[in-house]
Amino acid sequence: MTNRIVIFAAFLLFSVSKTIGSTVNQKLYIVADSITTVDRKKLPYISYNYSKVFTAQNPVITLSKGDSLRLWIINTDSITHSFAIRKLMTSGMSIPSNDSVLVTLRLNQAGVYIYHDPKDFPNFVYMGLGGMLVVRNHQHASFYWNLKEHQASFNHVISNKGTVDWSMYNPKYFTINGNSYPHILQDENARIRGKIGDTLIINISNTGRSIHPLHFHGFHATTLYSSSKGNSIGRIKDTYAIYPMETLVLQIVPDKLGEYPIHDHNLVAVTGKGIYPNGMLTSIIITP
Ligand SMILES: [Cu+2]
Repeated sequence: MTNRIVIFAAFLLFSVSKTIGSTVNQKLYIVADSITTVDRKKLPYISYNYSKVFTAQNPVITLSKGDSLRLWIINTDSITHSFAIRKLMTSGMSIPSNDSVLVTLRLNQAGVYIYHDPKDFPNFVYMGLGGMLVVRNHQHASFYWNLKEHQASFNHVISNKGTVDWSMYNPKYFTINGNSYPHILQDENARIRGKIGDTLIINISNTGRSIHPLHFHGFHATTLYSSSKGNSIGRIKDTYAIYPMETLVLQIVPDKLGEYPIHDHNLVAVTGKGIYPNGMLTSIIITP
C-alpha cells in the first residue's frame, strides 16, 4: 500500500514537472585570451565558454518556453566582472576574480535575450562578454547569429584598463559568432540551410557597438520577435537595421532553390581591415 502511494506520488511529481517545464543546468566560464583577426593580428578578448578552454564564440543557451535555468558563472579572469541578462535580470551580480555566482530563473516568454557583463558598460560587452539566451516555443530548424565588430586599438586600451572615447569608434573587423567571411561559411549556426517549404528560424543579437543593417537576398523574412520594436512583429522585409544590444527572431519559408547572399548593407562591414569581402557575409542555401 505504502509503495503504491510512493509510486503514485512520484508519478504525480513527474507529470507536474513535465507540464511546468524542465530545469536546464549550465555553467559558463569567463575566460580572457585573444582572437586572431582575418589579417592575423592578435586582439585581446574576453568571452563566456563551457569550460576554461577559450573560444571566441559565446555559447548559445537554448531553452523551451516554461523551462527553468540554473546557471553558474565562473570568473577565471584576473578582474571582477558582473552578470546580467537584458529584460530578464537587469541588475548585475558581481563576480570577483576566481569566484562564481548562481543565477536561477524561469523563462516564460519566447525570444532572444543577451546575457552579458554590464560592468563599465559597454566596455566588457565590446570585449566579447555578450551571448545569446534563446527561449523557443517551436521545434523548427534554428540558426544563431551573434554580431560584433572591433577596432583593434579599443581592445588593447580596454585590456590595459585605459579609457576609450566611443565617439571616435571606427571598427575595421566585423564578425558573426566570432568569425569573418570566409570562416563564417564553416559555422552551421551562421550559414542557413534548408529545403523548399521548411520553416527556418534565425535568432540574432547585436553585441557590438555599430548598427548592422542586414540584407537578405532571394527571400523576405517575417519578424517573430524584436527586443525593442514590438510593433514590428509580423512585418515582412528583406533588410533589418539591428542596433547595439538589440535582438531579433526572423522566420524564412523558402519558395525556391539556390544559394543567396546575406550581408551587412553598410559595405565597410563586409570588409576586414579594408579588404572585401572579409566581413559580415554569409548565405542561405536551399536544396530540393
Ligand atoms: Cu544586399
